[in-house]
Amino acid sequence: MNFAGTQKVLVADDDIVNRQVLSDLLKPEHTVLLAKNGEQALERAARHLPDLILLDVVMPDMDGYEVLRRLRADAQTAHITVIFISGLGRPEDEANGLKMGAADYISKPFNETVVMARVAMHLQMVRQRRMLEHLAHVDGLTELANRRRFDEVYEAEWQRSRRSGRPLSLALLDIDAFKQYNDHYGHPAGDRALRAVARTAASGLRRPADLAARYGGEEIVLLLPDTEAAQAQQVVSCICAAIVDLQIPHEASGVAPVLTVSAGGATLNSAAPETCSELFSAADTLLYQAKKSGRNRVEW
Ligand code: GH3
Ligand code: MG
Ligand code: MG
Ligand code: MG
Repeated sequence: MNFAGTQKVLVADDDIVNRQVLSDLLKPEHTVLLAKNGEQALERAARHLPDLILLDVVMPDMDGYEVLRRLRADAQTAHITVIFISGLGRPEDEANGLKMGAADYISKPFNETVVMARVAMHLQMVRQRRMLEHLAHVDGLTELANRRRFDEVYEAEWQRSRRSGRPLSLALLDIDAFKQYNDHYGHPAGDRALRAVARTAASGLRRPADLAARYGGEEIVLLLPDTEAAQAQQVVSCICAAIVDLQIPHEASGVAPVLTVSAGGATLNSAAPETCSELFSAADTLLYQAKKSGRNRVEW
């Protein structure tokens, strides 16, 4: 994951001179987007997801306060860092802006060096926050979502499925005879095989909302929102077949001459288990069955 790329700054101001001055200041180092009113600011923010917004407060039609309120109300833009930049320079204006959730408040007329320094400082904080989020959510070996991330997403998708009545499918994948693989080929080779399996699982998913996470050791969990059992089973079977197609030799397997996986899956629908741990247990039980009945298979 690269955190060092150019960052995007959206400048929203109804005054063309302000837009021009700020744009000239920021352009050498950042990608600059411009908006001349609140409506445009919201549209560009949603479309480009900038790292930072320099937001004028006094604008006709929709003021900066309203823009900030609407940014926060939309999950996609809720966490974008906003700096107010305003001609309203009284202490209570500044305090009010910060209370509303702006990260900073710059009064006009602004000093160019100070604007640059504050923007640089906030962009650095955005970068650090992204790195922390990555560390908190991504498994270092496989680059899949980690268990913590899975738990968060699973809980949210579970609630959503219960509310909407839409199905939610979940599958557990476990590498067959992986202990023997490590014993035979060594732990570093085991790590490489695990990474290849993880990549194959992730690239076998078909929708943006689908999630592959490393649940533990050599166990991967797949979460398929809005997916009926038959369709989910097909996706998981394709992933398992693609893992066999990697043709990773496994002489010590006892199942096949190449690395294989077993999977158990379950689907939540109106008549299905009551809690998210019951759905998970159902998948786990079916994984156990797949193992017991010979491995290299999917049970649903
Ligand atoms: P089964 O077919 O029943 O799943 O047999 P198994 O040998 O895969 O199952 P078991 O749970 O007994 O062993 C899992 C092995 O996976 C043991 C452990 O050393 C290995 N493993 C877990 N995490 C990692 C890892 O990050 N890297 C490597 N190389 N091996 C791992
Ligand atoms: Mg203005
Ligand atoms: Mg296991
Ligand atoms: Mg295993």
